[in-house]
Amino acid sequence: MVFGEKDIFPEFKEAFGGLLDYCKGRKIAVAGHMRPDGDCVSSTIALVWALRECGASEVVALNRDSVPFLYRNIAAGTEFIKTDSFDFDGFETITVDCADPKRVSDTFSERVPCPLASIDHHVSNNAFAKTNIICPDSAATAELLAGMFFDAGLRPPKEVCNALFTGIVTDTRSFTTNSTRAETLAVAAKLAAAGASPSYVAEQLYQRERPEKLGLLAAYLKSLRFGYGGRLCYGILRKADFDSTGALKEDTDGLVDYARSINGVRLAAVLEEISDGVKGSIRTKSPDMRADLLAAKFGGGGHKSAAGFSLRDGTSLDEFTGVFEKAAGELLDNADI
Ligand SMILES: [Mn+2]
Repeated sequence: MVFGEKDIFPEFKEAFGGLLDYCKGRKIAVAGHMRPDGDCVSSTIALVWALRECGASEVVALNRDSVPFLYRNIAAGTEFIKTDSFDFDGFETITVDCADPKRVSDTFSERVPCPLASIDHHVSNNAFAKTNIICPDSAATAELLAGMFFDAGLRPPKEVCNALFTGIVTDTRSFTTNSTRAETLAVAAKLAAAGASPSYVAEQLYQRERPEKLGLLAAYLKSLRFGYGGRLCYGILRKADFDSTGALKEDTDGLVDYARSINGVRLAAVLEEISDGVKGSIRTKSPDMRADLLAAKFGGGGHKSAAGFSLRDGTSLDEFTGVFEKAAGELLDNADI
């Protein structure tokens, strides 16, 4: 084991312990980001469990959107309430996996000006809460939470271990991203020892696709465009693609990996038409080529190799592709790789 008997996250032990103590006897809302991914869903579930375990009087799980289909079995047992319809009166809020309070929901910042805590692993997190437990070295918020649970002597049950394992697997694309480190694998091993089942998680994530999602994948693959000698590859999704396939918004998750999988591609993206603009996901093969800086040009952010944005200024997808190609080209030309 990498850790032996040592703490996994000694730097956060005091802050996390203090947070658990503070929550005793209080009403706490745990809120993740809109359009939740596996890490967000699992981190919410796990923190809700820990707060209940530690004596919070009431704990609720919030998300603006529904739990995506692939994570429903993992999330069974945790009821999620829609963030926008929740009455925050009497509750303190902890956000998980959110780099920015705007990622919770459009109105969250007005309704909860300063959350109790933010637990996150995004390098772009701007420490917007009273207590900020931010670990950019963690491959997933679930890795950070699992490590802090073990350090605090908590013993999550099998269902929570499976959820945390899911969060790590999804954010690391099955332990293959450049964010995956020895500590990530060691935390995953501890979760497996505590009851997580890698094969159960794999079946949930990789053997339960809906045909509608594969239809959207087909549309995305057909739309792929290349630039800069094959170093840029991106595909576009129009509203019509969702209508004709019956796919859901959540079905865009993972599509960008197909563009990145192509030999020679250094920068990959999916650009999606939304009602008032364009949503984008960006991936790079090397963290030296900063996906988060490219996303920031369009009001977004994220990780060095995986970032996203939602441009809601009425820009049309067709106008935007040229702007995006130019900005992507500048990044490719400036990168020494
Ligand atoms: Mn995450």
